[in-house]
Formats: sequence, C-alpha cells, structure tokens
Amino acid sequence: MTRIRQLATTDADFDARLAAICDAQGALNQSVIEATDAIIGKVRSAGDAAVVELTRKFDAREIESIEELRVSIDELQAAVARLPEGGYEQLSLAAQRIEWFHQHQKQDSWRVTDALGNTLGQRVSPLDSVGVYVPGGKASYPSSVLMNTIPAKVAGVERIVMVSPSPRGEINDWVLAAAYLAGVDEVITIGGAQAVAALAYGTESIQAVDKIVGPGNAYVAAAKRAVYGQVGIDMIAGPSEVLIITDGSVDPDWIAMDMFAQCEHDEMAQALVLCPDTQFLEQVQGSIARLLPTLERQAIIAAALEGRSALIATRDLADAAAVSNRLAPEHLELAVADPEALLEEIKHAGAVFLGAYATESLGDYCAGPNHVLPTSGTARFSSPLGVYDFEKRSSIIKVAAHAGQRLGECTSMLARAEGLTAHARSAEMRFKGDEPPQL
Ligand code: HSO
Ligand code: ZN
Repeated sequence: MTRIRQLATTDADFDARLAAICDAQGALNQSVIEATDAIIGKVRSAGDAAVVELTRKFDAREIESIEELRVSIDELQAAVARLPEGGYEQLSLAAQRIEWFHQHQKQDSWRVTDALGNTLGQRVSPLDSVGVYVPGGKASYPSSVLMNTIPAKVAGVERIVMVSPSPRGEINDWVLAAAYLAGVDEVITIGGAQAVAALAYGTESIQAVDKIVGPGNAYVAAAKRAVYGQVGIDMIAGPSEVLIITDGSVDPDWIAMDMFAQCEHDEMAQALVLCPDTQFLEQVQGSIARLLPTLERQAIIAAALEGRSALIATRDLADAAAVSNRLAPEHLELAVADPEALLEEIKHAGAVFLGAYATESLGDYCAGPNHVLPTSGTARFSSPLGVYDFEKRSSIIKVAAHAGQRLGECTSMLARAEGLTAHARSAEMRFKGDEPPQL
C-alpha cells in the first residue's frame, strides 16, 4: 500500500525534513551540458545540414531537407477535423477563455509631462517573433500549446513558430489542432537542442526568433540556458508541485484526487497537504489507499506520492500559510471554508485556487489563467507566463529647447564628476546661454 509520509510542523526535525523533500534542484548534469553544447555548435556552423542530420538520427526521420519537416496551416486544419466528437468545441472554449483572461494583461504605453515641460514615457511593443517548444511523445500537451502561444498572440507577436519533435513522423492531432486554434504561424517538426539552436541562431531556411518558450527535457532545458542572451527564454521549469491547505471542510476524496492529478505528471512531482486536523489527514490517507488503484497512471502517482509528497499537520491555518509562504508553491489550493480570509496571509504562489471547487486541473486547462507557472520556490520573485513576457518596453524622452535647460546643467555637472566630458559637452552645446528655468 502506498504510504505517504506524515509530518507535523511541531516535529523537532520538521524544517530539515521539509527542506529535504522540497529540494528538487539536482546538479545540472555535466554530460547533458556537453552534449547540448556540441549540438548547438554543429547547428551554428552547419545550419540546415546539421538540423537534418540530427533529426534523422534522433527522430528516425528519413528526410533530406527542412522543408519536409514543415507542417502547413492546411495540415493543422485537417488535424482539427480529425478530433473526436466535441473536441473542437472544448479546445475552442479553452482557447477563448485563455485569450479573454490574457487580454486583461495587456499593458498600455504611457506618457507624462514633467514640471519643466519635457515629455517622458514608456512605449510597450510586442516582440517580433517567438519560438514555442512543444515536447514530443507522452509529455506533448495541447493545453501547453494554448498556454504558451495565446499570450504571445495577444501581445501582438507577428511570427510564432512552433517546434516539436515528431519521432518517425508521428505527431499528436490535438497538438496540431491547438496550434491552429492558438494562431501559430509556422510549425516545424524538429526537437531537442537542435531545435532550440536553430530558433536561436537561425539556419538557411529557419529564421531566428527573439524568444523561446515552452517546456522540454533536460537537453532542451540545457539548450535554452545556453542560448539565453542570444534570445530571451521563459524559464527553466522544475517538477510540478501543488500545496493544498485545507481545514477539513471538504470531501477527503477531492483532496486525494487533486494530489493524484499533480502526481500523475511524473515521479518527481509533488503534492503537499497542510491541515490542522490530523483526523482529516487520516481520512485523506484512506482516500488515497482506496482511489489510487482505480487510476491509469497509478505507478507514476505512487512514485510521486512516496517520493517528494507529504501530509502535514499544522497548528492552525496561519501556521499552514506560513509554511506555504516559505515554499512559494507553484500551485496553491485553499480548500477551506473562508478562502478569501486565508488569501490575505498568502505572500508567494504561482497560482492560488480559492475554495473547494477551484481544483488545479481546471486551471491547467480552461479556467483562463496561464498554467506555465514558477516552480521550485521561484514564485518568491517571478510570475506566471503572461502577455508581459511577450512585450517589451522602450523609454521615451522628448526634450524641448527651453524645457531642457535645467537638465543640461544637471547633466553637465554629473558628467564632469564622472570624468566624461563628451557627455557634458553634448549637453552644454544644446543649452548654453539660455537662462535656466526655475524648478
Ligand atoms: N499542471 C501542469 C500543466 C498541465 N497539466 C498540462 C495538465 N496538462 C503544470 O502547471
Ligand atoms: Zn497538470
């Protein structure tokens, strides 16, 4: 029977045990980094020929050119038509809700006029082009295609290129349909570090992009790290996590199933339940034992439950919130009678699900907010993927002849203090002789 570890915040060794199960960092594997760097080097020097060769080798594709790896928009549309009954409607609903939510994230450009009459401002504009990486095989999620692409589209990105490996030429219809609905402009069935390198540096037939987003395996993560600086990247995601705070006012089966939903992602996934009521935690344990055998992915779930998961008894809900703030979880469920009150105590979380009905899985697919969230405690300083990740800001500085006098004097003195006399003179040339207006 799957026995999930039980902790209590009052245990003498609680902090150490919690830290041990939350540490997912694992040293970056040196051999992966070396292999990735070699691939990036090949793509940079041999371009298309390297991408073709690596795709033949890793994805068993019998191809001679990149053109054979492109999927046309007509083919994406054909995949939509092949979806099972109702598939198009449900995928569209998810896409529409994600788009509607993200529309609210659009930032406005702004301008202000200072007391001197100068105009200053910030202009917000979209990135020109973005690459979306979609893993192949089992981890190829159409929902992630929507979540990574729609914010870019809403931001106004003109060229969105999706890359996804297609071993032996197979590719998931749902992924293609999601690409169509989200408005992807180009699809190329390449993957791994070679796809990241091709997007970052460009090849003869693949035009480079400005930013690469989307999850991938260790090679893709290492490649994204390596090309960062040449292009922007979203984040390097760690294993997915959920932290559930409950007061015991919900059905323990719901809590168990929410843990399973998280844990079925992979063996390293984590589900933590924090509750002041130890009897309720026992009931959750009972629900786990009864429901786990009914699940398709029970082997993965059991490994994740026994690996980095725990049921944690807390003194009260405030104590639970304090633990949660320390961990800054990717997903935080507040399955309590008064979630708004508890939310007041929450400082860090990628996404917060309020109340018993707001299960993480709704957020994973169609609630609207993004499911690409900061993991491994990075919610302390970062945010969900959003429209703002596909926008950049330019400062605007407009100075009129008289309005700049006072700034000219200020610049002149500070520049001379830094020993930068050309700076000083370029300001002085413009404003010498004029009376400085009073501030
Ligand atoms: N929970 C994952 C996203 C996902 N779930 C995709 C299902 N499909 C990370 O937030
Ligand atoms: Zn999920």
